[in-house]
Amino acid sequence: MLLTEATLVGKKNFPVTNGICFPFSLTTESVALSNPDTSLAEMWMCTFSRRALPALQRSTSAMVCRPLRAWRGPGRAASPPPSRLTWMPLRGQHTLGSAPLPLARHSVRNVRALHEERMMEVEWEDGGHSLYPFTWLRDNCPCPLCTLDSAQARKLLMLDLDVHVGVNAVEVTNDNKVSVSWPDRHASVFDAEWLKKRCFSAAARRALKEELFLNERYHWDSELRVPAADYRDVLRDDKAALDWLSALRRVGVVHLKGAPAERGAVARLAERIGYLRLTFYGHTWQVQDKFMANNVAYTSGKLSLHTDYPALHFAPGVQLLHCISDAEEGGESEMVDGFHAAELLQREDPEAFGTLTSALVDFTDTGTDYCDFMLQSKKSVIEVDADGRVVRINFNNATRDSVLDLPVHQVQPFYRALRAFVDILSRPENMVTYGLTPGNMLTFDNWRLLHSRRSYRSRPDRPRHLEGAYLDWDEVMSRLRILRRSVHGNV
Ligand code: OGA
Ligand code: NM2
Ligand code: ZN
Ligand code: ZN
Repeated sequence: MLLTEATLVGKKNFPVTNGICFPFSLTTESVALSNPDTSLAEMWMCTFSRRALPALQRSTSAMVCRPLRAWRGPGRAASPPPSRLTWMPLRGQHTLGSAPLPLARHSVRNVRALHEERMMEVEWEDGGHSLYPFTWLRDNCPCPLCTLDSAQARKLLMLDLDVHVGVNAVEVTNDNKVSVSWPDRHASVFDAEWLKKRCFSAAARRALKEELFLNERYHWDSELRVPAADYRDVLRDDKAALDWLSALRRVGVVHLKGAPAERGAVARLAERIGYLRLTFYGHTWQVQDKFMANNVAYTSGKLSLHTDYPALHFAPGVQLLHCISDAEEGGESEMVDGFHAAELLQREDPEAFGTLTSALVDFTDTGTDYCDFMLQSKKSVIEVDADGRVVRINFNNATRDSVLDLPVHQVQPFYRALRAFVDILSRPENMVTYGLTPGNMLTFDNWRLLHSRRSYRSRPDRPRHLEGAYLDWDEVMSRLRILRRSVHGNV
């Protein structure tokens, strides 16, 4: 039986309707088994920067080695359990635009210096052309004078770069590299694949950006079947870990089952990635009904849909919530794809969307835990990037400050807009309901998902207890890239 189905409260098994299907690694007990050779990760498998990788391979720093050791146990020599794949149906919105990147090697047919334009033109074997400005080529010379090989970092100083540099000659070498001779007799030799990847065309830049950051997301609603994986598989098997993190990025939530129902499981998982994010609530934190609770989460009361910690300007990107002991009654949760809800708001109520993307809301958190704290932040509830794309949701009604830094006539429109957003978030068709049982862990994108909790009553002998921890997306994406390389190789 699928964990996802077992833990969904009040939901049926969703059929594959007109929804898109995509694979990820699931529990080893998953049902529909198909396409065992394809994985979500493979779909986006692509080459890596030749610059960054050798340094990572060589690195012996504690930061890199500690998490590596975490899954190099005795079991590592034996072949890891094959991670089974199931096609997951996802209905509703999806924004996935990326196709698998071609893995073909690229050969250079010809190179020319366009002196007027101060660019080098490469003609590829497949007939395509790419342009590279002279200045950029000089700036990125890979020779040992210009690059510190052991760090794969630039040694060349900006002050030593002639930003109007010309070239003497360009040519294709016998081993299919591109050589550039500069007027000061310096020479640079560029790898064809390295150049191809860095082509300045809009399509190539889009593809490389997606490869590096995986910003395309599947938007979902209540029809989502939460991707699930086995906690132990993720700890010991690179493929399972890669599938976990890929789904965490794309979908925003992955259920891990089979963790020991005791403290420490979230810290072990964080070590698999790198290190966890320390906050004023500690390295990890215990969600329990506490006397004189310093946070509404530490009561047995209902928590409305929220993202964690908007009182921090840099809110934690990823959250791990592990159930050690469940409630006798209540305590179930809902979650909503905030990006999907924001998209609906933009379509249905553009004025409210405009208000929530522009008005800065004050959040506050004062108390003592890891140490004493007195936080203040100002964030828009819906954060958009320079292109207007939603990149983060910041909302916890419990820590939203009474300080509201708006002209008085904007106060009422602000409340109206916030209520319109919360109404969309709260529509049953947008929410997935789940119940955590001991040993199960929810891993989710805290910049994207909102989650809630019903009020609960603990068992008389064993209070409800969740252990949580935060990670940041930089560290998670770093591990994802390394796993992608180790699973798929540096093509
Ligand atoms: C929290 C939280 C969920 C739960 O602690 O921030 O959302 O089920 N907890 O207790
Ligand atoms: N806890 C669970 O924004 C918040 O205060 C979320 C954080 C206490 C670490 C709760
Ligand atoms: Zn050089
Ligand atoms: Zn929370």
